[in-house]
Amino acid sequence: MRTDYEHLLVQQEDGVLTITMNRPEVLNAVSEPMLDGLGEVMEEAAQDESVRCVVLTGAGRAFGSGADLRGFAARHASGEPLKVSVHLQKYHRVVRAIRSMPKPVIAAVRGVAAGASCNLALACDLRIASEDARFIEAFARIGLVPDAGGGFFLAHLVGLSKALELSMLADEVSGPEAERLGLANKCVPAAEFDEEVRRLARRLAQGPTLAYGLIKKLMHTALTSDLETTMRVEGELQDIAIQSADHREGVTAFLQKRPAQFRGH
Ligand code: LHQ
Repeated sequence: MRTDYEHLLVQQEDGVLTITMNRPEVLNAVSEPMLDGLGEVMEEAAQDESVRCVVLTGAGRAFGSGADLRGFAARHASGEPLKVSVHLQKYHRVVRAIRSMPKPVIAAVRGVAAGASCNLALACDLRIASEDARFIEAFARIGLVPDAGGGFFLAHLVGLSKALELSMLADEVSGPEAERLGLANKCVPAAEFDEEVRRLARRLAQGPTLAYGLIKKLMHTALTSDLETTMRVEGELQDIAIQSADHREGVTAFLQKRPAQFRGH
């Protein structure tokens, strides 16, 4: 794995790849190198069998503050016609890589997660929030619509009514409220945050990785398909899972009354 990225820290330990957005002086506002790096490292992590769980987090007191706004005023002042959809493809590359990653991706959200950073967290499979977390769909505050896949994730995670409220009012959602809404899987006291993230990531990294990847496929299929399609895909995925060494190990361990030792394939 390449680890020398600008504006990203990348560390691997015990099958867990931790990607830290690293511009703490601007609350990890997304820069071009950060975005390109995220796309590349997520795609590499997908291919690397030694990586069995990915954690996305931010350095310092925040997860991330969204797109770096400092260049925006200059761009408006230049009078050039603005078209951002091409640039958004870089966010979409990251979102696709997270969603198609055949292993679990956790967002570890401490402090603020605003705008596109918030939506990158929503693209992950699981979210652990610190009690001091602040999720903000900040876009409407600056007259924009949620991007980086946020419309899709919000509507699915919290339902249409709440998704519209969070997007239109752009108010902060605290860690405990995020857990209550289903925006975060779990909210933990700030003092326990690092340990909780480590514990969950290790647990997932020791799990049946191949099955986790198939579970992602199944759930993503279910979100956008009908029951018949989902059941057909379920059969195809179970045909793969049942041939895995981890399935054999799980059954053997059950019958021998011992914990399973999954190898991820
Ligand atoms: C920042 C930022 C920031 C630069 C804090 N940029 N410096 C849109 C269009 C086009 C293409 C792609 O994608 C997008 C997607 C988007 O993400 S649009 C949404 C962009 N983000 C925002 O609108 C959020 C802007 N930031 C804020 O509202 C606040 O900073 C939040 C609520 C995040 C945090 O508030 P505080 O905890 O009070 O911190 P702060 O405001 O004092 O920020 C600390 C520093 O970070 C400060 O710098 P300074 O030099 O004064 O200490 C901020 O200027 C800087 N910073 N966000 N996005």
